[in-house]
Amino acid sequence: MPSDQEYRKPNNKLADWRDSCLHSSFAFYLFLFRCLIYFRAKMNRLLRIFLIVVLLALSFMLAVWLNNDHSYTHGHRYAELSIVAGMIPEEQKQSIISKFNGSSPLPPCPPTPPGLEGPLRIEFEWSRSMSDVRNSSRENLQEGGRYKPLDCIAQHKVAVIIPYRNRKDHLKHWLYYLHPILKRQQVDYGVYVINQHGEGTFNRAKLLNVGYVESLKEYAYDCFVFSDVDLVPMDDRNLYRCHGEPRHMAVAMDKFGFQMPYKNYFGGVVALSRVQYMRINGFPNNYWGWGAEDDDMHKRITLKGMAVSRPDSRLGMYKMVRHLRDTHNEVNPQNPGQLHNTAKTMNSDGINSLIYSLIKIEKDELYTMIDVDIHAPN
Ligand code: UD2
Ligand code: MN
Repeated sequence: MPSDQEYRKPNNKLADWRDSCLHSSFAFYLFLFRCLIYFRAKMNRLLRIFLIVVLLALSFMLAVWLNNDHSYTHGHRYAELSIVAGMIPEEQKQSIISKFNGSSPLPPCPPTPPGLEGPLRIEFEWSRSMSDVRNSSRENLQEGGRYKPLDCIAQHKVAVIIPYRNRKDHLKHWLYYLHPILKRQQVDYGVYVINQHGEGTFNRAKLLNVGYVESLKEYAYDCFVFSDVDLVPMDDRNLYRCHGEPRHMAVAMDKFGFQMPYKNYFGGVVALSRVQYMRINGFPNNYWGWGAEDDDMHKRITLKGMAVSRPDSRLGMYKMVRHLRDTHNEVNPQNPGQLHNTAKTMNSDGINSLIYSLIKIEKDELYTMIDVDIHAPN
């Protein structure tokens, strides 16, 4: 999709040209009027009548022009200013732009994207290089791994948030498969990789909270998909968008024999709308190391009276890149014990108590990398 800048360029020229025509006509009009006043005594009757007729004709033409085009020029400028200021919603913006471009407005994207492929063959080929990934994924992406459908207005603005440290190989496969899938799903999306700075104990849920806050600083996302870096969907009908209830998407992983490991499992990939996320006060910040933060997220949801929605297990199949447990993300035996207190702690531990130090934001063409110090205890 062309950027706002590209949309504005041709119309700016047209508007400027119309402005200068309008100004010159006014000047000419005033010049004739003055001639008539100053030299009326010296003019013969015929010339005076001729000038009055010309002036009347000019007045008529200007009136018509102002009626049609004054609103065009200034309406357009107003539209531009509002767009720059982000004051108007996307749908209205598109319709104003296309109106002034003389084209018909983009339609909303259909509820079911038309270009989906269904089951996908996913292979984590070791020989895949980052330049292969760039070549196959960069098409129509804007800086920072941002995308909007080209021919319709997306109904879902999705920030995809990945907790991350030292998993370059996994990120490469994820980007290779997910960009084309998300494009086919006609999502207005951005990819945010939240890198835990330093060697301290890893904290997946806290990184996800940081991703929520930082992505919202960039764009008015209304839906957040929180995904492990090593998980790739095996069917593009598993839509990366939000639903009426918080969504658990990774319901059938190869590592669990394509079934849920236990009934209330909420790990891997989940999607929450902004409203759903805020209702549970985001995720816990106090689960350091491996384990149980996903169960805490599930508890928060049910404690707030929400249910979890899930895709059919054939659509919710995922492949995980095989890996060993990372250093500084060892199983933390204290974590499951915290689950007894979720009801008590969730209102004070979460997005309302999140503290971190932003180190750097890097805009790659395929993703936005947010390097953050989350004040790990060691
Ligand atoms: C399971 C869940 C995961 C989470 C975790 C418990 C699956 C597929 N996923 O993951 O959602 O609940 O258990 O904490 O069952 N990471 C890094 N660098 C690190 C460590 C972790 O980038 O050094 C990120 C990365 O995105 C990874 C995620 O954290 O995918 C989860 O960590 P994991 O893959 O080591 O744990 P896993 O597969 O047991
Ligand atoms: Mn994993």
